[in-house]
Amino acid sequence: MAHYYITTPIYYVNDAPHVGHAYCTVNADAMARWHRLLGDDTKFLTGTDEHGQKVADAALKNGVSPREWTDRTSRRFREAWDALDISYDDFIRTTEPRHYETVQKFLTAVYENGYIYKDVYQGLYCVSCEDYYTRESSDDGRCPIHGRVLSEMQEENWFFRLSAFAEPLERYYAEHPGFVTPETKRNEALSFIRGGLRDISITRTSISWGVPVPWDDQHVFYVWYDALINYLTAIGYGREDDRTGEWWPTSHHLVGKEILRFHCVWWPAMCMAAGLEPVSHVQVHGWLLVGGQKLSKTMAAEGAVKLTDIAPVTLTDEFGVDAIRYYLLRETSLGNDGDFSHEGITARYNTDLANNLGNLVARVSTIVASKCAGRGPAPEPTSELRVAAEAAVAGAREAWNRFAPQHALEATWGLIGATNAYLESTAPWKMEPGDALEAVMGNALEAIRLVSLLATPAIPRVCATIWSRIGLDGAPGDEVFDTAAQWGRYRAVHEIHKGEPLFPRIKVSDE
Ligand code: ME8
Repeated sequence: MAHYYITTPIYYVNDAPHVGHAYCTVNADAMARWHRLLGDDTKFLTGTDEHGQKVADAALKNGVSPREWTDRTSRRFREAWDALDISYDDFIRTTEPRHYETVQKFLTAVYENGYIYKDVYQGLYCVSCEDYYTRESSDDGRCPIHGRVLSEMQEENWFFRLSAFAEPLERYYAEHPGFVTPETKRNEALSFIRGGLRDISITRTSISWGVPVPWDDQHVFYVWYDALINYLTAIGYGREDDRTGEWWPTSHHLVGKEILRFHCVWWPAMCMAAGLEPVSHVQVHGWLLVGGQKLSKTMAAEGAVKLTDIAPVTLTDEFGVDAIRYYLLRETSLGNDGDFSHEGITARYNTDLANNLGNLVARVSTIVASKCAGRGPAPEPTSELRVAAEAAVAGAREAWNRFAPQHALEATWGLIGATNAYLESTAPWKMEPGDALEAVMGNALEAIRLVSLLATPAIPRVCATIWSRIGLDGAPGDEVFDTAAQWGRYRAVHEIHKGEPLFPRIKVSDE
């Protein structure tokens, strides 16, 4: 059985989750669900990044210990993921003992291999990024991402010899053309490498909120340096339950573009330094923007948006979980930036979900109820709808396989459109009960079954509802794709349940 290991970044717990975090997590969730549907042995990891200055500062500001603060905020991420039907297999917190053990094992290997040494660090630092800047890479002493004045730092630190890896990294990129996708992001990573790699300071003495350095008890590791290793913690690296051989290196990290350098330059170099093959694939995604700017906690703090308005739980309460998941997966192609707005969600909801999908299911079940005694007939072995269905199955399969949920959904909605057009042209509402009508309705029901199967990684909840409305047992997510995706598996005698509208239209003020 094929293995599929997919991860999200682990999110900082300095504040509550917002829809930007949901964007990444929902995309990873859809991919995990797709691979489960293929029958792959799948592991989906997410979690929270709990060390570092930013989190320690947030705890202090809120008058609680870092431990209490991280417990509280990490829980909010899990609540958001529950509201969004996120099917993670493991949720990692970097404050867990298993993570300390793996980090220490991994970094001891790097140390023993001679890639860590002591020196004095002097330079600029942005607490929001938890990242260093030089005068040249800063925006005149300010952070180019957050706009805040950078702090001057001077400390005796342990350093990682990143400079030793320019050539091995170039070779790795050349030998693994699919390592970073999309191509534009691969080129960006390569230009970082070609621009010259400086050694990086990887420990701190100024704070104690971090993983202790095993060979020097005055130091804790720098937050990014421990965070990246979480991907190995979850598969037991260096511990008794080590399953690295099974899940590594064929794995997929989904990350936002602002953390490309950490994942596509530092992380593979760290793995090489520890004597481990780097991860096989990093998929980089773009940002959700509001008014052209990255939606962020900083933006919320400045009052440009209200954090509660962009909280995943608020959005699922307002629009429903399927609508939010659908919008996040459908609106923007992975890798590009996209605008986020309530108007955008409403438009997608009314058009794609209410008008196209919801109406199709309602229409078909109404006719079956009135003209087929509530029992779904079987599809025909050949029909024009079969041709459309097979094209949609092939298109969606190919798109899901290349990590392109937007295109998988486009292909699926193509089948919804074809089925609606088929009903328009055959007009079963004008037909008398009999074989011809039964054939049309059987074909339409089979198309609906296939739509539920193709869309289930994206919108599992409503697909399960549709599945049972057309009289099928279980849920589409329990199927094995290759068998279930064949035309003609819908059999007669299924009892159709009409039910409430799946997506009642949202009234828009000028309608
Ligand atoms: O960077 N649009 O955590 P973080 C799209 N702890 N995605 C967004 C987004 C937006 N507007 N805002 C956030 C960290 N994200 C580190 C990661 S991994 C070893 C350590 C998503 O809380 C996006 O996936 O700042 C981004 O990479 C991630 O949240 C950063 O979350």
